[in-house]
Amino acid sequence: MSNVLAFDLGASSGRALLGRLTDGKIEVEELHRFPNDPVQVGDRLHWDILRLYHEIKQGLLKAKHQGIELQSMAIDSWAVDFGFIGKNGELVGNPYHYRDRHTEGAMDSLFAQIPPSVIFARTGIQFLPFNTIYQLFALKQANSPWLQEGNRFLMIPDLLRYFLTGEMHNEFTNATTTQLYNPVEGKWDAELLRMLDLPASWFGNVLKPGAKAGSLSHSVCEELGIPSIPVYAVAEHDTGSAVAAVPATESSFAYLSCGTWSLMGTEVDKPVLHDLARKLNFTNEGGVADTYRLLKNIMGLWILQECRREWEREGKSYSFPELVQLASEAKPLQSFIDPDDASFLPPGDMPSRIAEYCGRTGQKAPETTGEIARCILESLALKYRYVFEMTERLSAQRFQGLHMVGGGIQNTLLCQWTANAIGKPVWAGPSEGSAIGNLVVQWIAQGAFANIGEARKAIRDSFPVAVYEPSESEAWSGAYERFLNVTGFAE
Ligand code: ADP
Ligand code: LRH
Repeated sequence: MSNVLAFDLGASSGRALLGRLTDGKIEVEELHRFPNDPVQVGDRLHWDILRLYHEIKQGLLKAKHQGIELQSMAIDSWAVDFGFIGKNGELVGNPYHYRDRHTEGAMDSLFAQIPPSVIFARTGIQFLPFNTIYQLFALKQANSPWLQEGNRFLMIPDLLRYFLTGEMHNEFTNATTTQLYNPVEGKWDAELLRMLDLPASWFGNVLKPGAKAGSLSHSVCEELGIPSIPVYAVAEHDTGSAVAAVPATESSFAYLSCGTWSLMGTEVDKPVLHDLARKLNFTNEGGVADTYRLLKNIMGLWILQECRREWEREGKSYSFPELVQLASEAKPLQSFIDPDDASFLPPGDMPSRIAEYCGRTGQKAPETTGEIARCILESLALKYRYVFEMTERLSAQRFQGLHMVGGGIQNTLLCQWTANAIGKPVWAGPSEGSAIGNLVVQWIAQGAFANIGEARKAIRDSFPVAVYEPSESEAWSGAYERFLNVTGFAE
C-alpha cells in the first residue's frame, strides 16, 4: 500500500487529500479543508500565503495524528501568481491576487511594445489580463521595490515547496501559464524576457511533473515532529492536475474542469500555435506526460460565489445546495449574460453587474435570488456549448460527450443543463479532480503506475461517474440562438 498526500489549493478553498493505492485501487480521505480567503489591504488584493503555508503544516500534522506513514507529498494551486525570494532567502512582499486591479490596462500597454502575435507565437498562451507577464509589466511600470529586491521568481506552489524543502525550483505546467515560457524551445523565452527587461537569472530550472523537488527540511520535520518525506513536482497548475484525473477511455476527449473557473478544451501532443487558435484566444498550457492542454478559460462559478458573498454582506446566507434549489424553482431560459464579460472579472457586487449587463443588452434583469442563480448557471451552460464547438473546430474533431471534473459537478443542475446545451452526454466525476491528478502523478513518479493511461484507468475503476443525458433539446437550441444574439457572438 502506498500513502501519498496531495495539497490542492483552489481559489476558493484548499484541501489535503490522503491517497491510498492498494492493488490498483485508489481510496481517498480528506484530512484537512480550509478556506482560501484573499485579503484586501488598502488598494491591494493579496493571497494569504503564510496562512496557506500554515494550513499545509496542519495537513501534515493531521496525517501524523492519524498515524499515517506517508511516502511523499505534492502541492498544486491556481496558476499565474507568484512571489519573489530575496538574496537573504526570504519572501519579498506578499503575493498579489490575480484579480488585483494593478494590472488594469497593462496588457494593452505592453501590446504597444510587443505585438500580441509575437507573444502568442512564442508562448501559445491565451491573452488574459492577469497573466504573469502583464503582472510583471505592471510591477515594472509602477517601479515596484520587489523588482529591486527580488532574486528568484517562484510561483505559488514553488514558493510553498521552497518553504517546506529549502529548494527553489520552477515547475513546468505552472511556468507555461506565465506567458513567458516557450513550449517549442522547452524553456523560458529568453527573447521575451529581454524585450521586457526581466533578468533571466530570476527564472530557474523547470521541473516536469513527476520530478523529485526535494524533501521536507530538517527544520520543518523538527517543528512538526515528523520524518522527512520526498516532495514531488506534479502538475502544479491545478487545471493540469484536474485534466490528468479525467477518467477518459478515449485517447482524445473534451473536458471541463469546473470550479471557481471553468476550463474547457482537449489534450494535444503539441501546442497549436496557428492563427485560428490565437483569434479564438485558446491556450496551450503544459500538461502531464509532455501533453498540452488546448483550452479556454470561462469565468465559471466565480460569479455565483461572488453573488453569495454579496448576499452574505446583506445578511442573507445561502449554501450552494440552497442556491441550486432556488435556481431550479425559477422560470427557465429568461435572460442571459456572457460570463466572460470583463465586468465580471474583479471581485464585487455581481447581482448589480448582472442587472447592468441585462440592461445594456435589452433584457429584463433577474431579480430574485433564484432568478439570478438561474441566469448565471444557464448562461454558463450556453457558454460551454459555444466553447465546446470552438474546441471541436480548432482540434478538427467531434467529441461524443463531455467529461466534467471539479467541485462544480456537485451542482447537478449545472451538469444536466450542460448536457442539454451541448446536446451530448456529460460524464461527471471525480469532483476532487485536481487533488486526484496530483496523487496519481506522485504514484507514477514512484513507479506504481507505468503511465498516465494506467493512472486514468485506476481513477475510472475507483470513482463513480454520473451520466447526464441531454434533454429538452428544442428549448435549449432556441435559447442558444438568443444567447448568441444578446452576447454578440452571433456577429
Ligand atoms: P476551486 O478549487 O476553484 O476553489 P472547487 O473545485 O472547490 O473550486 O469548486 C467550488 C465550486 O463548486 C463552488 O463555487 C460551488 O459553486 C460549487 N459547489 C461546491 N459544493 C457544492 C454543492 N454542495 N452543491 C452545489 N455546488 C457546489
Ligand atoms: C483555475 C486556474 C485557471 C487559471 C486561473 C488563474 O484554478 O488555475 O486554470 O487560469 O486559475
